[in-house]
Amino acid sequence: MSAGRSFNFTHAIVRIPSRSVVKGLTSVDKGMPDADRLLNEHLAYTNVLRAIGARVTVLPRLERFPDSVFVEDAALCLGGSAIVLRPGASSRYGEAGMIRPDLEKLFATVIDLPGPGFVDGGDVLASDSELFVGLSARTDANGFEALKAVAEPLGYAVRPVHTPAEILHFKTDCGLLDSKTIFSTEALADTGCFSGYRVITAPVGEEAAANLVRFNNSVLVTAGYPQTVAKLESKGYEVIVVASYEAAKLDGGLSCMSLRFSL
Ligand code: CIR
Repeated sequence: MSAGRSFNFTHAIVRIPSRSVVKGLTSVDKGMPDADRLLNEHLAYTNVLRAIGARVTVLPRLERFPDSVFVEDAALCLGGSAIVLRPGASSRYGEAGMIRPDLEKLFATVIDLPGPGFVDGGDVLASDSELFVGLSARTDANGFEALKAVAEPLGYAVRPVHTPAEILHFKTDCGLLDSKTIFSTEALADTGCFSGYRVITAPVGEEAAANLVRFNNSVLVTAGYPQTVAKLESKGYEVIVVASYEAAKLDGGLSCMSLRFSL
């Protein structure tokens, strides 16, 4: 187990949002996203990743898959291995097969998650040593068992955790800050799921900032959450604020829009 492997990365994969993104899945009506604005926000997000050291592979838009910009849900990248997942929403299942050839170009090892279960990448939080896998409406017990069987040989313990019913994915409410520290909503942290880790909680009223991204020395935080920025900076983290208003209308956070890994 190498210290920092959960946030020291060399590469990222993003996918250009389709025009059909306006038909993406939503749990709550937050208004229809504007496809042009989403594209611009996505471009800015991609440029931030480049600026902090990522070699970014930009995949083409997939009109058949409205949610395909949320590339994190289709695969899990752990060091030199990529796991092709089985997204749990029927309209998204085919995204996994679409990304497989792109993963093959980059990774020495590409593993297909065995069926019959389902796992969305948004339900998987990786620390250096462990995967937290949130059981949710998208990730089921069979998917958990399959992921455990695949990830343990790669050197990860695999911990089942509960995704609160009111959120889409486990990582909707949390993100990794460093090898031993997790940023989380109070509600999720209160479940005790992060035992053994230090937890910094999102300020009350700024729960939507919980889905942050640590990439090398930077922590990407969604725009609009000033108390979160102040709290993280006061603890020594280098924060970069990234606008993601349109993706948020589709329940998408910052982590959903990239796969991050080291080769
Ligand atoms: C969905 O419901 O699948 C998309 N509209 C949002 C996916 C967000 N992905 C993520 O949190 N990893």
